[in-house]
Amino acid sequence: SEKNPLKAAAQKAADVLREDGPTDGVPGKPAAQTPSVAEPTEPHAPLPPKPDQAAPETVSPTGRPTGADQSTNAQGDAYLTTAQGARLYDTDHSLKAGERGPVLLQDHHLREKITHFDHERIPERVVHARGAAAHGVFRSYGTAAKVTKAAFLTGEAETPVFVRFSTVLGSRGSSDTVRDTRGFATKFYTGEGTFDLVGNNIPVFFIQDAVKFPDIIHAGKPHPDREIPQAQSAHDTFWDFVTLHTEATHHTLWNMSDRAIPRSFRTMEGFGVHTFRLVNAEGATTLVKFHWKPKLGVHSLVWEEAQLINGIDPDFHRRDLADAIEAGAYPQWELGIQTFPDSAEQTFEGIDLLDPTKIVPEELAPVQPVGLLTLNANPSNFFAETEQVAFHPGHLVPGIDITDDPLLAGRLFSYLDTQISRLGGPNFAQLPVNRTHAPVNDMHRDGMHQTAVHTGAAPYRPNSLDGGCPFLAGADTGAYIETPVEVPTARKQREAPASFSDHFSQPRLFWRSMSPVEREHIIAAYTFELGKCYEQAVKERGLQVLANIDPELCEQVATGLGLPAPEATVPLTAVDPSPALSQLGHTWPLDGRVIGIVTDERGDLDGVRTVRRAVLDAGMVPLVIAPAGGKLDAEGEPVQVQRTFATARSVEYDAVLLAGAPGPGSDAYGARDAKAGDAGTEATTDPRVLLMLSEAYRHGKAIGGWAGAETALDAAGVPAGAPGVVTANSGTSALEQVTRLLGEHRVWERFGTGG
Ligand code: HDE
Repeated sequence: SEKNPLKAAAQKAADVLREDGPTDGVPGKPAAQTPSVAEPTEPHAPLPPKPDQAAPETVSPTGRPTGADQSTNAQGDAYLTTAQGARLYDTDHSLKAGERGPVLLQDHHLREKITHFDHERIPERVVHARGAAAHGVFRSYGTAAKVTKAAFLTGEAETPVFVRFSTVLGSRGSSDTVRDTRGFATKFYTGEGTFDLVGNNIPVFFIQDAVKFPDIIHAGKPHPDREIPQAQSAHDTFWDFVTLHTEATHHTLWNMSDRAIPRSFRTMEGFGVHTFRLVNAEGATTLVKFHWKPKLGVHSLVWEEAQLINGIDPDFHRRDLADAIEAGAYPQWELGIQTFPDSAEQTFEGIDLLDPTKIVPEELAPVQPVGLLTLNANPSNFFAETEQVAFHPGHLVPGIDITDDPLLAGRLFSYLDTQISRLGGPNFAQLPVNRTHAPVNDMHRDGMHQTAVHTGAAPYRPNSLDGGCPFLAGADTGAYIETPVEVPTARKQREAPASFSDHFSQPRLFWRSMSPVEREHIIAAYTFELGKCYEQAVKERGLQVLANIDPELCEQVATGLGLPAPEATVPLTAVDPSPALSQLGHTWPLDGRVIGIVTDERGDLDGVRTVRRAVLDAGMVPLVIAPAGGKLDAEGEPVQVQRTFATARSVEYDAVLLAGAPGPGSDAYGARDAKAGDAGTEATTDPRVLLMLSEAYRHGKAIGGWAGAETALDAAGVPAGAPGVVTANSGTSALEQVTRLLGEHRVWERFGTGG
């Protein structure tokens, strides 16, 4: 076809063959009768394919608007066929000898359909199995050109990307809002090859050396006998390991903070974790750490909310990402870099840059923005894209290089290896989502699931039979050349540098940088997790680790566990807090935040209509909740109900507005509870509304009401005049006040410590 340049070249070659006899590999050029035996020295095109041998399209379908191009659809014809394309007249009945007779072995359609089904599943990722992804675009600001020659980071280049977010410990079907680290992996389809930034939402890791990865993961995964608990760190083996292996302390502390229960993938930071080395056009090198900064700010759930969501909507994060993109509220992150001189010691302000359990506070090395990521399209097929995408920290492009972080070294081995078992062979780079957007001319051949029809006679170098192709590039033709860093002469040893043995000063830095309410959450998380352990020794060791971070943290958790607080066994060195680590103290945009509007037939429906429109105008999402589905009849335009008291729960929204005091619903639940009455109060408000209000109050959400909402607030035990509880004389005024509160994400004063 005209679209396929290889077919066109093949046709041309065939024409040449007819007119001029054999060619030497350059279409249109008359050939010498016998190929030259010397290895050619000039690059020129390889032998063209034979006319019937055109390879599949090498351009990836990724990044195209979903569904826009028929060629990306598997279903290509109006009729159902077998996998071999034969049309079928029936797919509901096996072929049988008579209506009631035995099924015949010769039924190919039956066997093909069942066999394919039997093999539909592939092994899930050994870690990060649970994930969700999206397509997007990365636009460079050009500001990184001083430090890197990577073309996608210079000028105003636009690069298609695919991003996959994940939890770490849970299986593919586990819940989204568990307490865990989140993966944040980005595939940049650059013209110079694919660059993968395979990061997390926590900037440090549990271990300093890859050889310990199976240990931490075996400890975190469910117990081998009963295979419980699923997707949890609150169990003995996890705490056994992280308290014995104190280099895990920093990461574990982040896991016990609100960072481990994000409100949304859209409100998470991302980190490259390791220090990377950038190389500019002059060959000068700079050490960097990569950061993703969400435009919507960094927000989290509260623990009870996260636990409820696990039951109520296990797909909460996945749904949130897909809904936002579908609604056109494209999530955005700025990519930033912290830069450090590439010194022989590879330290910065005394911090070892090769130690992946350490951060460099932003106050010491500001994050400099270098580009903007926008996620603007949902995958069309979860399996083909989200499940089959294969990331690798070794997928690098010229201008980006690695350092000798021993954790990174092991990852460079692991990711290729794992894809071979997960994706069934070495040709996973040919899967559509994994195809590079740069021309490929490797000499890898054959193997399981080979989809390319390679041509040419000589997949080896040097050769003369394929005209010497492919040729090697040099620095001036875009080759990836490793930075020639000096490797000191050294003795082979299994040891870490002395600087790697400080396991507590940075956890202390994190703890001391938290606001009071964030500390309260951390204390509660440790108390919960250690409290779920059965082994006394594990709890005690956990407290010892906390004593080495901070005595107050240790004492509070010890009180909760009913155990004595031990003394520190390391000097409690002074640290300068890093305010940038706290999630509080900012005002954030409200795009995509959800406002629950609770009402019934008797509520102020005019007000509901106005508020709904205002919420949409502000780029937020209104959720009208009423006793039953359908429409609420108002004078004028009826109000569409989106959730009922039976289907809604407070965890779905970020703030709640109450248009009146909705009476008991007419369904069994509402009616029964209403009859039962409640502690002497007359059940004038539906009990499920009371639950929504008390949960929203406990979870620090802004609450606003008008049109007689006070009755419901009273009945729910939400104190009038409490922080973040507003009653107003109109919906507009209530919304206006609630919106202001929502800018700070939560009403932090509610948590007792006052933010
Ligand atoms: Fe991974 N990690 N990892 N990891 N990792 C995998 O690769 C591994 C580490 C991260 O959405 C696996 O394709 C080792 C740090 C993400 O597909 C596997 C070590 C960071 C994802 C693997 C680490 C990560 C993975 C499993 C210690 C943050 C999901 C499936 C040396 C900087 C990517 C796969 C996706 C996935 C190995 C440590 C991030 C087994 C050996 C540190 C985001 O290869």
